[in-house]
Amino acid sequence: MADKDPLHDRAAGNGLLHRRMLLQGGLAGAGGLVLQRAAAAGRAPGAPLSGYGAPSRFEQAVQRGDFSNQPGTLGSGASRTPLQFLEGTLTPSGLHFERHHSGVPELDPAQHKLTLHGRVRRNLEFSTEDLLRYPMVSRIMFLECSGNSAANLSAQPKALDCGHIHGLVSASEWTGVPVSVLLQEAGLDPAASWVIAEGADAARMNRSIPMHKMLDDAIIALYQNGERLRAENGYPMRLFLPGYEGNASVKWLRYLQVSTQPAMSRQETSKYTDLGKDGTAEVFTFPMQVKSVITSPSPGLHLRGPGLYEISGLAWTGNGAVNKVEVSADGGASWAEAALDGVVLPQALTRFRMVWQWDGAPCVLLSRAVDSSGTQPSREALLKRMGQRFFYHYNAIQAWRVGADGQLQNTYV
Ligand SMILES: Nc1nc2c(c(=O)[nH]1)N[C@H]1C(S)=C(S)[C@@H](COP(=O)(O)O)O[C@H]1N2
Ligand SMILES: [Mo]
Repeated sequence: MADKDPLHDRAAGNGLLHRRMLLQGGLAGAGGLVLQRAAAAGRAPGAPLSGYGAPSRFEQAVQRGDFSNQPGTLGSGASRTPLQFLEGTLTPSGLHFERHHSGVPELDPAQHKLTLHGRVRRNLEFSTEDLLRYPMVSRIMFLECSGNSAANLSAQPKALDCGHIHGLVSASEWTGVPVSVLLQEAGLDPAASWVIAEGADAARMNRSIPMHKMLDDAIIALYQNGERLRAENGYPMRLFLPGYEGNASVKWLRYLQVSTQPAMSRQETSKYTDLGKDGTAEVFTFPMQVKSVITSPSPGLHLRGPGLYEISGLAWTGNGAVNKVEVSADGGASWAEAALDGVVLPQALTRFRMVWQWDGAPCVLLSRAVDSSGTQPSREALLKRMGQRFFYHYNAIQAWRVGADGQLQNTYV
């Protein structure tokens, strides 16, 4: 039947299709999917009620991956969100990526204090309870470590899955007190231009934040996805800087020092700077740049034979909202615009979707996002601009090679 031929709804080369055909007929209607009858549920009484829920025992494979602890420094390192096992745009709190420089401190909220001092009319001290009484704001926002995706700097593509390459990004609904409210209460010296934030972890990690960011949209986050912060993510309070590199969002926040200059601390001089081709390093490169990645299909989630598939992935930018995402199924020879789910929020993750008729032949899948600064660069273009010595802020297009056996692999194009 000619009118049911999915290829009549072609959007770009190698089987990318317009989404309307999927929404009208569904996968089964298009003959792409074999439905299986669900097993009948048991009739015996089920498990009892519980005080705090946990994922189904059948989902235990869904874990944060790659605890890159450095030898002798247990607790410092990173764990990554398994992006390929998740859908939608919010990261369950227990799967939010972690990056600790000296492990997770155990802070008693009844003892912990935040001090605000320096170039202010009066120094202030806030207990956790004090802060909980302030007016709050809630926003869904991503957090991304600027070291995310750096695995793809290696000369040869590493055989890693999506979470292991790109899982240093997560998104939550963060709720907290605007920093501007606290700064106004303390009374700013007109000469003040930076705020130095320090954590109460053993690393005493500190970063200098430009005053305009602190007055614009910075918050002291107290809640994550509706509940108080997880210990790993900064309990009982953290700085949260929308769209900025994760490192600047100081966890376990213990002081804010208002200053006329940055601290030039270890994290902003020897680390978290961008070494360019000419040997000079850029400092304070805060906003995360436009990026996208196909999460499904991706390595580990293989295709079961030719047929219809939904390509689904995430796009984000620290520069505001994602304008557009395009997908290619022919290694970049042609592109089609993907559908974006729901309301596209600034500094949050956006889910994109594309319908694909796979003919069973080997090919390369790509996605590229566009924001107000332009289009996500190819790997080649990024390396040409930045050279080989940079490490942070890698945001090039991710390519997945699809084999005739339906297996996917990290590849460079
Ligand atoms: N006090 C403190 N704050 C910190 C860190 C830290 O080690 N100590 N790690 C930073 C880094 S490098 C990142 S990417 C984010 C990670 O936040 P998360 O662990 O909640 O994902 O926290 C930042 N804030
Ligand atoms: Mo980071």
